[in-house]
Amino acid sequence: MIPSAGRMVFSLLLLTSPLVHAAQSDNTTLGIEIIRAHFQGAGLVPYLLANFTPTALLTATYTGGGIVTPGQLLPKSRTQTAPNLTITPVNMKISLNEKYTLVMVDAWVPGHTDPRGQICHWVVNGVTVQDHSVLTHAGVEVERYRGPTPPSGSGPHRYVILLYAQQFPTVSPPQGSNTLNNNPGFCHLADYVKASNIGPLIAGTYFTVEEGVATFTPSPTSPVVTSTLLASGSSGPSASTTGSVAQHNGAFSSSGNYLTILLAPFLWLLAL
Ligand SMILES: *[C@@H]1O[C@H](CO)[C@@H](O)[C@H](O)[C@H]1NC(C)=O
Ligand SMILES: CC(=O)N[C@H]1CO[C@H](CO)[C@@H](O)[C@@H]1O
Repeated sequence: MIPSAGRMVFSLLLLTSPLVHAAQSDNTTLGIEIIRAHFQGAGLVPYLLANFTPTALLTATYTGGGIVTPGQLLPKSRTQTAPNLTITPVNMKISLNEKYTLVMVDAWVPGHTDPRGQICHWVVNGVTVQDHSVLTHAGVEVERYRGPTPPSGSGPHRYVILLYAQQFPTVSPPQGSNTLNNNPGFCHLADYVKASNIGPLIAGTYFTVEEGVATFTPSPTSPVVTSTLLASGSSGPSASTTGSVAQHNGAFSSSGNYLTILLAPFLWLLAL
C-alpha cells in the first residue's frame, strides 16, 4: 500500500506535466522495450522476424486518434488512410538523414501461417526523416498504402509497420519486380528483405484490426507485464498500478496517458 502522504506526492507528480513531458522525451528506451516485448508476446518473433532489436521508437498516428499503442485494436474505418509516422532514435545523437524502407504487412492472426507469406499493405523505398517525421512522399512507392480489410470472422489480424535503414540509395529489386508479388497482394517479408538487400531493421510497431466475431479461437498471445520491463526493486510499482497496466495494455488511445501510467513507477521512486 502507498501511504497517503506518499500517494499525494505521487499524484502531484503525475499532474506535474513538465516533469512528465521531460520524462517522456527521455524515455525512448522504455517505449522501445515495450514494443519489443509486444512483438515477442504476440508471436511476431519468430513468425515474422527471426529477431527484433529496434534501435528507435516508431509511432503511428491515424486520423481521429492518438499514437497507436503496440497491438492496439483499431476500428477498420480509422485505418483506411495512411498513418503519420514518427521515429525517435534511442540515442539522440544518431542522425536520421539516411534513406529508409517502410513496410506494412498483415502478419495474420497469431498461430496462422500462409505459404504465400504475408499480405503487403504498404512498401516505400527511399523514405526520409525530417524532425522525427517519416516522410513517404519523397520515396518510391512500391506498394501504395491499402488499409486493412480482414475477412469477417477471420480473427484479429496483426498489421506490422517496419522501418528498415536502406544500406544503398536505391533498392534492388526495384519497383515492378515480382519479388513482392509472386501472388497478387502477397509478399514474403523475409524474402523481400533478403532479395532487396535492405536493412538493418531499426524500428517497428503493430496494431490489430478484427471484423466480425472470430469463428475459431485464435492462439493465445502472452500479455506484456510492463512492470517486468521496468527497473526492479522492492519499491517497485504497486500491485494495482501493475494490474491496470497489464489489463489495459494496448487499449490506451492517448500516448500521454499511456506513458504517464508506464512511467508511474519511476515517478513513485522519485516521491520516496
Ligand atoms: C499528419 O500530418 C499532417 C502534416 O503535419 C497533418 O496535417 C495531419 O493532421 C496529420 N494527421 C494525423 C492523423 O495526425
Ligand atoms: C533513454 C532514457 O533516458 N531512459 C530513462 C528512462 O527513465 C528511467 C527512469 O527515470 C531512466 O533510468 C532511463 O535512463
